[in-house]
Amino acid sequence: MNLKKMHIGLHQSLILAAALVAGMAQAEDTVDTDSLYLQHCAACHGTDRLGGMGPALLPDNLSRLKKSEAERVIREGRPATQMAGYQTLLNDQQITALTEFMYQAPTHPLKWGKTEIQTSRDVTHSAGSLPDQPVFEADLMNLFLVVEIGDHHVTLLDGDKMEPIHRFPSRFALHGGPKYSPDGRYVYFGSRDGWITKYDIYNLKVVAEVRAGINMRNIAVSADGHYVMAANYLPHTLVLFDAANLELLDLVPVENGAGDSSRVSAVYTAPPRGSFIAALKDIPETWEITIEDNSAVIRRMTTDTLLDDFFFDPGYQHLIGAARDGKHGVVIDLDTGKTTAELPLPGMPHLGSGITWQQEGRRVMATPHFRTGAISIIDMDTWKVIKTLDTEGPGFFMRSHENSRYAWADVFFGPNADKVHIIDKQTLEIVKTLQPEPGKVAAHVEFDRHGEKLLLSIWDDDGAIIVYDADTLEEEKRIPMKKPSGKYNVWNKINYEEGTSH
Ligand code: DHE
Repeated sequence: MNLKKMHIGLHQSLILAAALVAGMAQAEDTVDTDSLYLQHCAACHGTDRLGGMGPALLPDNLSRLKKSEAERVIREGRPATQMAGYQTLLNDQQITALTEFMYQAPTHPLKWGKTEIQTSRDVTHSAGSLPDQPVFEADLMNLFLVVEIGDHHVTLLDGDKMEPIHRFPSRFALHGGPKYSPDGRYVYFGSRDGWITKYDIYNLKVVAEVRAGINMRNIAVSADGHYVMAANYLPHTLVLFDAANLELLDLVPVENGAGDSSRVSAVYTAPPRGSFIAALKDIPETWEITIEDNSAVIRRMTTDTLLDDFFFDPGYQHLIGAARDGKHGVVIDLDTGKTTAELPLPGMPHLGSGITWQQEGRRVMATPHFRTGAISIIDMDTWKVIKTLDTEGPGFFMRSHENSRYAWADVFFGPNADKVHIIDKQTLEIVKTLQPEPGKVAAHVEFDRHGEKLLLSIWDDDGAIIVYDADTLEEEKRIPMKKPSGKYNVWNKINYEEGTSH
């Protein structure tokens, strides 16, 4: 197959000719992918490939999907979605060519500015229009949301009874933790395709949606609950919304003084500072953002190296960032903007999932590593690594709770991905390793509000969440779910519990 022939600019006139050309292409060596795309894919994925009812089909948005899996989806469809299988309409050569086409950058420019953001906004229930009483009975502070990435759904779970209350469809590929309003009534979800969904937990309804970008990393909600900020890879922007109805307030192009632009790795809320902190992927700056008159005011902190992944001390005085070289971390004093310490953290620490606790009168933090089977434990006063625990492989997430003596760490990568380590927070030793479902990835823990029970995901389409007693470490029950990824407890999140992510 000659790939050079595959790509010609998108042009509306091709739509008329598409059916005819598609038929002819079957008999030829080359495949006219533009025509095939317009005929079969554009209605749901957009003529510009930016997405519509279906997800965006652009290289960055697809970077986490293997081409072989994309081909399978085109061939067989996705169960329980609008995506039908095309194996009776397209031959193997056409399916392969279409897949290659989607993984190549389009020749037309991609734009997602104020107009596109405003046009995408849909407010189904404006703020204050729905009843203030929940339509179900449960401890509202002990609810969990479980994101099921297997079929793009979210389950609301009663954290006392450990029973599902409601299950609803989400946007395609949610990523990052959903963020609660300070009272826990609303939750904001962010999808990799740029969609922000505001959901009213009391009424079990989506109330507003807006698309902030084409390829988004995550969102943050300000500590006062007034603002939502989105961090984008594509375009290179930070976007500020009014949290009430997701109205666009400000669009900030992310660039340095020389005009070099940058992807935004993530944006975080810094509650005691009343600000947002943004991690920039391509320029050595970290931004602190405050809001004045509904506009973003940027304070730039220049760093010696590119930083990727952030962790904050509980007072948000210090930021710990992972250097992009994957070999060390830096500590930045957020008041002065100066680097105050460097940490030897080889093997790409995943600081974003780090946790802290008190150990022998001092505060320590622990972080897993993406590339080595190790957990680093760091004294947060001296910024020295005080212990490196050997694990059965690189890990992704760590979790604990102030009331629990244990921290949980998964082994997300490699042959032991079905194992989970349990660490004694005082002796700093691994005291138990579980293998809850041999052959299936076990990952991501979240505790209930009391720190008495916890949920662990069996990260599989035919998966489950497992409820454990946090003290005896005994399994209590399994609730079947479709590739459950993150779980998020209302109380832990809105109180910035030390053992969980924020
Ligand atoms: Fe995530 C959170 C970055 C891949 C599942 N992930 C985050 C956050 C960042 C991040 C910066 C914190 C944002 C927040 O919560 O607001 N993730 C990255 C990456 O850079 C990386 C390695 C590569 C990428 O392409 O994005 C990556 N992440 C993944 C996955 O492959 C995971 C396992 C599956 C998926 O859904 O894509 C994944 N990331 C998650 C989850 C959280 C997350 C479940 C929230 C964790 C939490 O408990 O808060």
